[in-house]
Amino acid sequence: MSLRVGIIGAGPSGMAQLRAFEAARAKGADMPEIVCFEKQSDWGGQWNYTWHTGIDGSGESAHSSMYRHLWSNGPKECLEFSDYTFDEHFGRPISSFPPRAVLFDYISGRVEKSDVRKYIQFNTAVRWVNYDESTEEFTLFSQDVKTGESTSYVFDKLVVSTGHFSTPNIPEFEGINTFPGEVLHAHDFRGAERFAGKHLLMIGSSYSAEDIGMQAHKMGAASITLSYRSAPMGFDWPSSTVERPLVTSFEGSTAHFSDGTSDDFDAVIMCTGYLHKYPFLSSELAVNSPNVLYPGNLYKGVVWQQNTNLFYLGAQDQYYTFNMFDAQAWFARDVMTGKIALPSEAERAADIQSWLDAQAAIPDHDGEADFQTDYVRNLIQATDYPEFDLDAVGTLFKDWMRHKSEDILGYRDKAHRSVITGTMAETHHTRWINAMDDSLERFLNGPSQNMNTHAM
Ligand code: FAD
Ligand code: NA7
Repeated sequence: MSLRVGIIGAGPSGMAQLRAFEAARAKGADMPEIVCFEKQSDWGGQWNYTWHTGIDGSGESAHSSMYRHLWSNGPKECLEFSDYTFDEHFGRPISSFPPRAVLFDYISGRVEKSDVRKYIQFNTAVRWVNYDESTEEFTLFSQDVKTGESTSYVFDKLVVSTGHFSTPNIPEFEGINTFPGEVLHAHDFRGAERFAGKHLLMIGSSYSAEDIGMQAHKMGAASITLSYRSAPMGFDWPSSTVERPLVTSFEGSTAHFSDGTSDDFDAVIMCTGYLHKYPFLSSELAVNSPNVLYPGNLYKGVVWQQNTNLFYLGAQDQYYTFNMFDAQAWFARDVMTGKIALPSEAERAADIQSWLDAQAAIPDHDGEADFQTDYVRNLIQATDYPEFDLDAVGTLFKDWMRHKSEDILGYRDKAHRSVITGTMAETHHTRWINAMDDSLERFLNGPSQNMNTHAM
């Protein structure tokens, strides 16, 4: 009997796992029996945009947290697949910070070419998984979200690739129940147009607060206040944007901050991050971690320590994305097929601990990028995933962070060089601050919009 592999989720991580098996098949390996379960009607995970918030059209929780006008927040050269380059997909240089639809097109193009769609059961949510220690088999219960029909499957290996930026972390604040304006979490944010002329309060000080805040600025918000718990982001913000310490309470439309100041707001957006949530797994199989670069209990960040038939992809906080998921998927594949022999439980525990120790010693953001560069390198060296210059990618991350410090509204106008093809990105036809059409067609074909310099 051939190996039976279940994959939960057909976002970039699940797509990477399918591609990993297909790449081995193309070199003559046996293809396992694979079923990939995807609760949405298409692949792409977060990149599969939907206007739905809360509950989607099938009565499931809406998965994607992405919004209109989301442009890549890191250089595309940092996430390029080494076995499917941007040049191969687009046939010409494109700029370094494409909008969502362009990256969706890129990741779709690779798996369409690999003919792996046939392994995916769309509109199928995984409801529960049991593991039988004696037979070493998983029994998975799924449900067709359109018809309600439920089915069970048995697998030898299980890959969890359901992402961890979908279940919002929602803190409470005194008085917020009577705040008269809109209160939402970043997960439910779909566009900033309606905030034109409004005074916005964003709680949180990471990627979502920064980007949604600057989206709101781009769309004409009157003011943006970013409220931090630990530390301000400290960018050179436009003059209508300020950072304040944490909100302590609300009184009507007034927010009070821990430095004794207060202000009135029209809307509050909680950019307070996400929870790891695996409602189909019992607690002894589920990652339980804050959003960090190395969640514990996963050997090489992939293999569940107490059950080595269980694999997680993309469970980390992410500098690297698509190519890291590849590195993980190639590694998981080789462990599943026995090409990589796992060390003893004690040796795995020591390896996990060494990564946790290194994580605890990370001094700054540059150090975070270095940490994940080392992590991806460690995985790639173990498999036949095509190698690429990871140190050069690490340098790109640092350049990108420096550009953000220099010009938070202008860093997406920079062009970077591919470390894989050597191709220099095009300077985009429209500055990000002026780009009001985020479609694939507009991105690829122009014509140029207003090229005025933005005002800070
Ligand atoms: P996801 O993309 O979340 O995909 C998980 C899939 O699992 C989904 O398709 C979901 O429907 C499915 N699923 C979940 N539960 C079940 C179930 N029970 N049964 C069946 N299917 C299920 N990365 C970048 O590289 N650049 C960016 O600019 C960038 N911007 C981002 C902006 C936002 C707002 C967010 C939230 C993330 C961003 N990311 C970005 C990171 C992003 O998470 C990764 O790029 C990538 O989407 C992660 O892939 P994944 O497959 O691990 O998870
Ligand atoms: P992150 O990067 O996990 O950041 C979460 C932020 O929320 C972070 O600044 C936290 O503050 C803050 N937070 C969490 N809980 C609270 C409470 N209770 N009060 C105040 N602030 C809080 O999530 P993002 O959404 O920004 O980014 C996730 C992904 O989406 C990322 O990959 C992006 O590309 C898009 P802290 O600094 O811990 O004090």
